[in-house]
Amino acid sequence: PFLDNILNHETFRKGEVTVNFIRDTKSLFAIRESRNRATKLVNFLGDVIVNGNPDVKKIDKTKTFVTPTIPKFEENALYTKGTKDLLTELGPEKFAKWLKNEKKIHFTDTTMRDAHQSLLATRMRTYDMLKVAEGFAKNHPEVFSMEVWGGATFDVCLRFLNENPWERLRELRKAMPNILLQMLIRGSNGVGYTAYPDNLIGKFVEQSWENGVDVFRIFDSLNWMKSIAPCIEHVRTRTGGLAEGSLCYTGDILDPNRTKYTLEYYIQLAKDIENAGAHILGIKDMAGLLKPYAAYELVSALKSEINIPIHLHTHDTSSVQSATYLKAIEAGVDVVDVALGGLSGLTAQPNFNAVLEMLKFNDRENSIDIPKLNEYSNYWEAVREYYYVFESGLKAGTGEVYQHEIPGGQYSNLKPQAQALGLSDRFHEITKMYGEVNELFGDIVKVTPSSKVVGDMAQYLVSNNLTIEDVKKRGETISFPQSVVSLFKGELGQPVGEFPKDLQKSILKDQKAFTDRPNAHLEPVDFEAEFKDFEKVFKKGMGRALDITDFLSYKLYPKVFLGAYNHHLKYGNVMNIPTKNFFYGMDLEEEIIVTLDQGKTLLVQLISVGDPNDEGVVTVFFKINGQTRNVEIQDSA
Ligand code: 3PY
Ligand code: ZN
Repeated sequence: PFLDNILNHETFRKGEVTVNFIRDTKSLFAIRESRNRATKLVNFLGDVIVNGNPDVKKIDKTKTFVTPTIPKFEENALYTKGTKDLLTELGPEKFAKWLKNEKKIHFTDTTMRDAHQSLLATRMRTYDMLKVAEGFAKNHPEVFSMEVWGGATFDVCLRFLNENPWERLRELRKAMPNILLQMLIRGSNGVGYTAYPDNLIGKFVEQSWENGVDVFRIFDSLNWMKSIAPCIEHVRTRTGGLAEGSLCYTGDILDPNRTKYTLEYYIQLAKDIENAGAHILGIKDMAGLLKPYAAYELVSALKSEINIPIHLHTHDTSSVQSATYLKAIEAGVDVVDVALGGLSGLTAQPNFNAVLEMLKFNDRENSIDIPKLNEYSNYWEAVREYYYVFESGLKAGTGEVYQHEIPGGQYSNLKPQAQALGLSDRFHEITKMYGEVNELFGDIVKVTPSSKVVGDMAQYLVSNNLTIEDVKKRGETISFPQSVVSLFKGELGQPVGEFPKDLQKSILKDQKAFTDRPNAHLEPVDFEAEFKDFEKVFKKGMGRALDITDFLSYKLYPKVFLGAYNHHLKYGNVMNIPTKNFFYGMDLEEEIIVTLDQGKTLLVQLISVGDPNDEGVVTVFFKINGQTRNVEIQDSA
């Protein structure tokens, strides 16, 4: 093709070729580059066909899929103005006032972040989101915000999906320019599991905004203001977006025996968050512990004590959380988080479609087109089947969540983790131990990353047949998981109250704990110098120049970034491969369309898969845009 390009080029045909013609005529190389990308693509597909996707552990050979139906929308219609346009027009302060004055209830759709994080181990691919993003934004401009980024999605995008999370964000921004995009950020822990230097978090917030985020839901895994406040400040000073400072809800404010996390505690924390400059208050009920009547009390009290709008988030692990929304809405909450039917309920958010029905003809009704919304629910219901290998296996809600207090996202992950440790039959022992560990730790707030520490400890104790009594009696002789040591050292910040002193001593042994901000122990990032070094190491093969967002991915997750980078060198950008083929390969004769980076499409057909030769190499034949192409794949079985 390269030679064809030269021979067919107008300049060549006119006989006007100069020495520099080839060097200066970039288009000559375009085909070679796209051929190169096509080769990488079929190498990826060939590898999945022969060896399977390494992320997929067990395939059900009888599984069949239905093609998801994409709801219709006016492709040529302009986007109707939505909350994003309003934010641009008003700026964050006035926008928050507008929201507070709204009578109707508003909705955040979590389908593209928390819902799949909590139901499908965060594996939802950009491909499936982009199929409906534009249509959704055109059909449903009344939605308050789309939660699409942050939390565990950043890590999983790179680590397991081999996608660039920033590219996902930019593409979703393009497809949904009229609705606010929202992310979850873990205060000083960013989108990671440990504290990062302040200037790194600042840069991350700035770039998140630059690339598309409008609403920053900021929390700290121990409800520590010293981690929440600086992040609110980053949003206020480095972006034009909304800082949603959030309190994490735990315990039960209605239970007179639980005296640590009381209504007064939450009111004070909410005031601190408001005083730190938050535009919106988030109530982050990560485990779904906020019961309906407690929600009424809490929201009513907060409505009279603070002046910013209130945004409620919950997980439906118990299955009664729609009632919580009902009472919170009666008490005047401004926005609630819901997920589209097909990806709602259980450890995810309550059902958007059903909650809308619940509020029909109520004076706070928000008239969103329900039949259309049901089409999107059906879309996700069908798409979900592609991810069946990542389902947690939970089948019903559980009232036990009020005892163990495990966050939704963690609960659905715990089962596969227990399985991996050979503890499947002891799952309920682990969940019970989780509650006991929480008490041992002094009843802490449990949400990423503190929840992970409690989970690690529970699994450690169960798998080593240790009890809470053992820890109390002879903790000095036990060597605890690293994450537990780190928590008690202060590396995730300070808990409400204090760490139990005796326990802390037996966990830390000779190590010293600190009580100031963990960030104070971290060197700031020298962006200029380090970016130069970064560019030198990762300069080739991406098909584009590396930028600051790549550098941020690298700084947050160095090893994971390296893995994704090497994957990219070998296979190119895999984001646009249809999900069924990405996870399960292709059937013989199957024909698929894959869009390459610059909008060029390839028609790929699988022709045949050979037997392994003596070296275990398998030849796989494809047709690409009608031309036969074969790849040699090492069979790793
Ligand atoms: C996260 O931090 O990813 C969460 O969703 C916590 O609830
Ligand atoms: Zn959540």
